[in-house]
Amino acid sequence: MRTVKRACHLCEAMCGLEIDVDGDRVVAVRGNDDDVFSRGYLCPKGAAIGDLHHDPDRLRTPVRRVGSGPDATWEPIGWDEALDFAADGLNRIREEHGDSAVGAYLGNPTVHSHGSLFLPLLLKALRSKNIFSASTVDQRPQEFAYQTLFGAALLVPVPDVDRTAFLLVMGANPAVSNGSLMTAPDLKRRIKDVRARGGRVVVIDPRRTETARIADTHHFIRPGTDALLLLAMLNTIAAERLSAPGRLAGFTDGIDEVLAAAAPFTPEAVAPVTGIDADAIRALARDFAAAESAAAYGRVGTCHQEHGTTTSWLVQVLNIVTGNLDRPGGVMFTTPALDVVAASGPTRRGRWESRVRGLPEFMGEIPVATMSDEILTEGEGRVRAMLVSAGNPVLSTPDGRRVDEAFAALDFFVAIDLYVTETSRHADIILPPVSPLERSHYDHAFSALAIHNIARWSPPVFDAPADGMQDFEVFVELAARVAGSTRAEIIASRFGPDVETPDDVVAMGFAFGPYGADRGDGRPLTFDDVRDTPDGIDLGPLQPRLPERLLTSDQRIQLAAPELLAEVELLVGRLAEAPDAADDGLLLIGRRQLRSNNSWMHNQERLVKGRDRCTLLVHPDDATRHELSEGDRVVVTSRVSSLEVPIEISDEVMVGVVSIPHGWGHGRTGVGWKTAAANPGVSVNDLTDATLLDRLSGNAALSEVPVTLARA
Ligand SMILES: Nc1nc2c(c(=O)[nH]1)N[C@H]1C(S)=C(S)[C@@H](COP(=O)(O)OP(=O)(O)OC[C@H]3O[C@@H](n4cnc5c(=O)[nH]c(N)nc54)[C@H](O)[C@@H]3O)O[C@H]1N2
Ligand SMILES: Nc1nc2c(c(=O)[nH]1)N[C@H]1C(S)=C(S)[C@@H](COP(=O)(O)OP(=O)(O)OC[C@H]3O[C@@H](n4cnc5c(=O)[nH]c(N)nc54)[C@H](O)[C@@H]3O)O[C@H]1N2
Ligand code: SF4
Ligand SMILES: [Mo]
Repeated sequence: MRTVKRACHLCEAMCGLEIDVDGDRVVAVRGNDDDVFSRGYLCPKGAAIGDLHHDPDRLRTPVRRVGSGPDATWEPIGWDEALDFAADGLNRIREEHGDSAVGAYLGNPTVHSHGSLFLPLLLKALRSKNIFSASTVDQRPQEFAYQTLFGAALLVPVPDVDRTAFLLVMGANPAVSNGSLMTAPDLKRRIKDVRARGGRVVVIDPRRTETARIADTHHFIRPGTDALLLLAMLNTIAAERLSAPGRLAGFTDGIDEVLAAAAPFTPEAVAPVTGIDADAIRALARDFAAAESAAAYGRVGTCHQEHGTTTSWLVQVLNIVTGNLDRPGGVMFTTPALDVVAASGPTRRGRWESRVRGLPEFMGEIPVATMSDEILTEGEGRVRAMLVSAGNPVLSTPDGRRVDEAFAALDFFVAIDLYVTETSRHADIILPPVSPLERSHYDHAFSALAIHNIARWSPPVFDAPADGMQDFEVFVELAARVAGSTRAEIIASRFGPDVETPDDVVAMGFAFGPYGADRGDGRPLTFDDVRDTPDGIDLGPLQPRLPERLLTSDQRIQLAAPELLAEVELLVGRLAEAPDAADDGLLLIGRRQLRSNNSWMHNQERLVKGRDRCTLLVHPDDATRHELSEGDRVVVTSRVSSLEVPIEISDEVMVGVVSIPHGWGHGRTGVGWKTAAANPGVSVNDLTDATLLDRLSGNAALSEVPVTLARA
């Protein structure tokens, strides 16, 4: 028996684990009490980390598809042959139809492996303008807002949750998700602590979530109207002269202009549209402004809407006009040991548009909501081959049935995944990297989003099998074959001659990073220090970083960006839109669950046992109106499709709103995860609409999808 200390790679919280190993088996997983960051916390997904490793359905060797449709079978082949086959197939399409005829989708787990530091090498070799990722079903509106305000998408203001006196949570459920763009283990406890030390927590959500239940106050909000609520708060702040940006005024322009733009949005005008009454809006604005420190935080629910970027921008406007940006207890920028923000520089966008719908490029990507258009729409420049790495877009992106159709129609498809999924079942070849427990781990991305500065590296729990390949090796070997180059040349072209592995990049990053000369005690922070401290190195609480950290050309914040002021003008039109009580329409929203991880942990028995969780939540009044009773099966219909699902009647959703969790829908033929297929559920993204987008960034508006119900 031995015990390995290791950070959990499954979500953004990066908890420190203790993993007991007997021979080649994981026998127990605990939270590591000595971890400087997570202090023993562990969630049910972390406890299943060993089950993933031992899952018999996980692919251990590359497989090539033989035959097609329901009769397809998978033939195991060796890595050399597999990589040649994949690269030859991609190059054949590139030679015949141009570089952009090969597209790529990069899924969420990509960013949970420092092997992805090598992914740009493969993308560079492919030279395609059709790159898609999970970012455009997730946080792109926030990135767009941060690029506009601070000069870089990755300059994320993180709520200083451990010191704040007022936490305003909009469209996020950290008690379940454990936080996003706010890396912190055990957020449930931290949120309770805000209250325990005399602070306040307010949640704005169309559902009374697990987070709402531990808050002081919860307001139901009509989906998609957060921008109006924020404008009404700014209206109150302007009317009552509560604006107090403090030192931020020294490097922020346009505060008065933005406050003036909020003039039409009185709490009385906004109340009927949002469903939050005017007095409550005014009180919220006053309390936020009066708090000793306050942090406004928006997440997925504020991004999955037509005004996602505007909302994300307004969240920060609120933080700025009240002086809460860049101060303890407000929202702050991190100082990570490996500074991915400084390394990537100012964000570029708008350099090209997607072919079919003219959607804008951002950081080299175009919105995934248009991926199936690019594959299915005939004509010059059509995407004919795809590379999908750690992604399951058939379940994760809007209008999933059409995405499914698109992947079936490809001439060639390479999947890099651990399973035969709803998406990878269409692949010509699947390249499975070794299990995550067979590689080292460093949270290059989430350390830069953490509520406390720490550095922690984890060793592999098991040696990688001799015939296995790590994810970074797959990227580099494919890149070399696509470009007709060697592995060493490819790596050297980006990282110089001394780098061979992701750990080497991290070591180099530490040396050039903010602690490279001094970690606070006069000694430099080295990779060896971090490697030899498995409980993590505490680099201190977040520090004020402005204006030096800004990547705007003049190192100032331009609050009154013309693009966003134009959106505010458009929002005036929505003030006339109070919903009619007699209106039969319902809006569909999502629901993350503690024991799910997007589309892919439903194959772990301990996480799916028990009752069917893939249900439609309906408010009792709406159930009565539709003559529905508990447990009935209903047909839910949106503009794009319909599906059948059991209902749960509950007043935890607001009247007029229904909710289905995402990531289910494993009932499609030919998937390799047998436990998941036995409890399939339905995919909410069969209902979501790929034409509903955040106006500025093109992010999918997966919330506020109009639907109707009928008894099955
Ligand atoms: N309706 C609706 N849709 C949503 C959302 C929502 O809230 N509502 N949320 C969106 C969000 S925020 C996100 S991030 C996306 C996520 O959606 P995706 O980008 O599709 O990511 P996942 O579903 O997390 O995982 C995709 C795949 O990664 C594979 N995988 C797991 N670990 C590894 C690994 O180490 N290596 C490799 N190569 N593969 C691995 C899994 O087998 C799985 O097939 O979903 C989005 N879709
Ligand atoms: N257990 C678990 N943890 C996860 C994941 C998982 O699948 N399972 N996924 C991970 C990923 S990829 C991400 S990105 C994060 C996401 O982390 P969060 O954003 O915290 O997660 P969600 O539960 O999607 O929270 C979105 C909330 O927005 C609400 N909402 C919907 N529409 C609106 C609206 O118009 N306005 C407002 N104000 N609220 C709205 C929803 O009811 C929901 O409560 O979670 C991560 N953590
Ligand atoms: S909260 Fe996230 S990082 Fe922590 S144990 Fe659970 S899945 Fe792992
Ligand atoms: Mo996400």
